[in-house]
Amino acid sequence: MSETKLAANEYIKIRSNYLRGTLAEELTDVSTGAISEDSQQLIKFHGSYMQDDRDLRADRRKHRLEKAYSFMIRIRVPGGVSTPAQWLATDALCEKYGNHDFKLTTRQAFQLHGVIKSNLKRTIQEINQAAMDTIAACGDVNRNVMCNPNPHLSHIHAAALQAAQAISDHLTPRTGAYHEIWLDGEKVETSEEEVEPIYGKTYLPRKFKITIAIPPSNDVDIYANCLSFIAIAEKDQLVGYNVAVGGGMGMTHGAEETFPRIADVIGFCTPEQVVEVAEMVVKVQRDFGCRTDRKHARLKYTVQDHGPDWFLQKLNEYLGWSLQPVRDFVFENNGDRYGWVTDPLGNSHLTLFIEGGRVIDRPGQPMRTGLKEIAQVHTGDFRLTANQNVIIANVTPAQRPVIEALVEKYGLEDGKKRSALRLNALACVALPTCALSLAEAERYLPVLIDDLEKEIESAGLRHDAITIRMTGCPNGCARPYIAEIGFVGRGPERYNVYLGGGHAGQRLSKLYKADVPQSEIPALLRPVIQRYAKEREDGEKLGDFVIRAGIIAATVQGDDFHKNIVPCP
Ligand code: SRM
Ligand code: SF4
Repeated sequence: MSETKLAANEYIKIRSNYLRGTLAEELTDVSTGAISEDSQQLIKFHGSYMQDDRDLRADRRKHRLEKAYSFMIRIRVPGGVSTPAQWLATDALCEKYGNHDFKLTTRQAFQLHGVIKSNLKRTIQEINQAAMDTIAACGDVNRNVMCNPNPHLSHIHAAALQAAQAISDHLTPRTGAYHEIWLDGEKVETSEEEVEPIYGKTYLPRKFKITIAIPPSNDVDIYANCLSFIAIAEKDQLVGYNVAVGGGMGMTHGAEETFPRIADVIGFCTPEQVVEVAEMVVKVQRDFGCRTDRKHARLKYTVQDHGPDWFLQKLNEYLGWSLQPVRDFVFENNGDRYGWVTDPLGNSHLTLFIEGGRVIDRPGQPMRTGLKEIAQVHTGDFRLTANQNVIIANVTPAQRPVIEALVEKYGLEDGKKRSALRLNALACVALPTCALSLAEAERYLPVLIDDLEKEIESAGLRHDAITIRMTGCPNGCARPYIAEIGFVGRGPERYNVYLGGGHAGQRLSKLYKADVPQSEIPALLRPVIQRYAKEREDGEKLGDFVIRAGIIAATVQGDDFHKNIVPCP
């Protein structure tokens, strides 16, 4: 009987000796700015991707030069909580070794871009010196664990954050490779094989993502994650978490067997059981996830193939006890609340709008410097949100005027001057660093919003929150398929336009029109916006309206995403 052929990455993992491969040797090779293909896969587990500057590709090809290779480094920030010292360290590293800016990602992490190979090791060392790390920020393992970042939600938030950090610690790979390669850790010479107690030698079939949300806010977008915990409070006490599995966004244009999927809420566990549930969900996916086709290897396909009931049964088997029935909860939105808020203890928290999550100094807009100066005086913390923004959190009454003065001096954005459309927008990185992008996103969405604001304002909707998200390709890094308006790159200056996602991220959208030239997007959406302004019911959200008005069909689940498309008028 012939053996089933596994996906190529499975053999890379097997050969790698727990993620070592030949990375250490290749870092010292000065003849190229690149690393080998196997190492490009392995280095992801260490938190980095090899990239090249796509703006420079054609010119370098013309001059027969190697591509302008550099590395993106993703720094894990469990729950999005960073100290001022860590903010300052990230700021200093982007200046010293990177592109002089850094990115707040859609998973509450920091990203540096443009680090050349010869600086990679010292950058990762300095990240670790600042008490942060990059291990498992990428790769076929559990990634940065997200959590609602609002400290004014007090003890429930504190407990949820602790749970996020405990899950993150528990699921961090145990291999000594990270320390050996990046931190000059001692190689332990032993005849016993290293053990990776949760993952095993081949880790997971694919990336794995966990969040914790505190209703009514779904700001971490639980429906787009492999595993989520939804905090349930009774009489202002945290009693436990609903467990949701099987969400995910990525798909490939033209490949109907790939699709975004909304997570299923399958049960409830107590706070004490959270880490064990996370471990067992990971183990079910480790044992039953697809290892032959990486395009079918996410947990969402395991749940779709076998059904949520099977998954629950399997999980209960692994746990040796059963999840309780799901408890009631309601999500109202998945956006951020901007500006200052003061908690019962008198501390204040300021949410600032960071367009595209890019912390950068631009002519006349020294935002990076302003945030750096805040970090130099701030005694609370910085909370990265899953909407690519930052909360200057736990500001004491004495410090508030100091921070307010810096906000004013550097023109930092507390949301007051911006339209609700822009404040609810997300864009992935895309060009020039992302190797997979087919179109612009972070650099283009602000320009498109300038145009859409005209439509929105003429319809009288400036203050209406509408979620709008753009990605440069169908992988879905800004979670576009659960936005009320989604744009997904098809090719240069062309996008698929999706409508009808839930305002709280609870429902998938549908394709409204494919392959739209970017110049035609405002005219395409004008009638939809105008009808919404005139015909909506009290409090009705755009995503709900387009379905009720028959402009788009509602999506049910899984591969239905590609079916029942109502052609747009
Ligand atoms: Fe992502 C791959 C950026 C959140 C789905 N993502 C990539 C890579 C690494 C491209 C690559 O593989 O070469 C991008 C690097 C671009 C760059 O230059 O920095 C990239 N993803 C990002 C970030 C930085 C977008 C952002 O602008 O914030 C986000 C980093 C999150 C983090 O801190 O860990 C980011 N990516 C997401 C999300 C959103 C989420 O997790 O909530 C998704 C959709 C959810 C999901 O996973 O289903 C997402 N990224 C993908 C996929 C599709 C996976 C799939 O199941 O098909 C890829 C491609 C892949 O894995 O093959 C991808
Ligand atoms: Fe790159 Fe596509 Fe992710 Fe955007 S959605 S960052 S283009 S992989």
